Amino acid sequence: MPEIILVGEPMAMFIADYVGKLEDVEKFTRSLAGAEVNVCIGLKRLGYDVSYVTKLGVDPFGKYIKNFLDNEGIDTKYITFDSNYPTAFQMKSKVETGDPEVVYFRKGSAASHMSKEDIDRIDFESVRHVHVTGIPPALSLSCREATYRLIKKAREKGLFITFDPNLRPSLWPSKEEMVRVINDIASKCDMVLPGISEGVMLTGSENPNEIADFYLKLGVKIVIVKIGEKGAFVKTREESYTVPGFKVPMVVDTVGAGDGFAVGIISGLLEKLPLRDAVVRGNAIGSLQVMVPGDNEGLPDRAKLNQYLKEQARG
Ligand code: KDG
Repeated sequence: MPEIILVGEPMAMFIADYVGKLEDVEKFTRSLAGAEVNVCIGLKRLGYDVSYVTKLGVDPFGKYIKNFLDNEGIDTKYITFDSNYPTAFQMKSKVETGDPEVVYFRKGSAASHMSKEDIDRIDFESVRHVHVTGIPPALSLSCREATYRLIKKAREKGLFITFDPNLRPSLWPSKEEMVRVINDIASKCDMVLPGISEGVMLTGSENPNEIADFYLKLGVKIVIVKIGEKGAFVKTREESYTVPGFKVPMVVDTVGAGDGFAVGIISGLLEKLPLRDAVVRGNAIGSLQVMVPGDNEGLPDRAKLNQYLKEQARG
């Protein structure tokens, strides 16, 4: 019985095997992408029962994703297949420094046809936590409705809701609409986890303290602004502090770090860790994730996480 529910769009991902422009690269390695699916994978590896809700096409990518989730032990009973639309995929370049180029092939995908009916089928009986991201509401109006329905159901059940804005400007009709909808969704959640550049776009301020205040004023209980290698700035109504990040010997790819951070926070909340310790765990998982090229293969199991935290504490 699932303890955590995530709704999102998974994609087959083709990562360039060598550095270069995507149009010049001839060899790619296939893996799996999708912010919400990454969070599912991370939480499952830490021992949580997670259910992932999506729609897949009846095609090799859909089958690959379903098999991947089954192998990870993620609950797929709410996944439906739709033969009218394809499963999305994306390409990602390999870079020596900075962020890779990411190109989506997801318009009109099966997942973009999810609707509030997909949420109405969920049994929330055993659910303890709902994590929402800003990607589904960008995919289509019906996915946006599904996101709002998920939040409504979670609130009715008194569940704690974490929200990662995960801004994807290329998926939105306009920046104004993105900012309006994302901030409206944030106002209905308990904890908001923006990256610093997202905070700038969403609030107009470059200052983590002001970004946090913006969301606290909207009624959010806890705001954590991710400030890259510097760590994370935390603010509640009672206190504010910065939790420094971990030193990473080599950053291979920053994509997926935010999802790793969310895994640390959500698992920490469920284990009733002091907030500061949950943030340390978030930073740790985020830093493990940036050391690998895929979006989720750095997400650790319990033993690896504990070992990493021990090593880092020794210095
Ligand atoms: O957070 C990681 C995601 O960016 C990636 O896995 C793909 O969901 C994805 C997206 O929309 O970028």
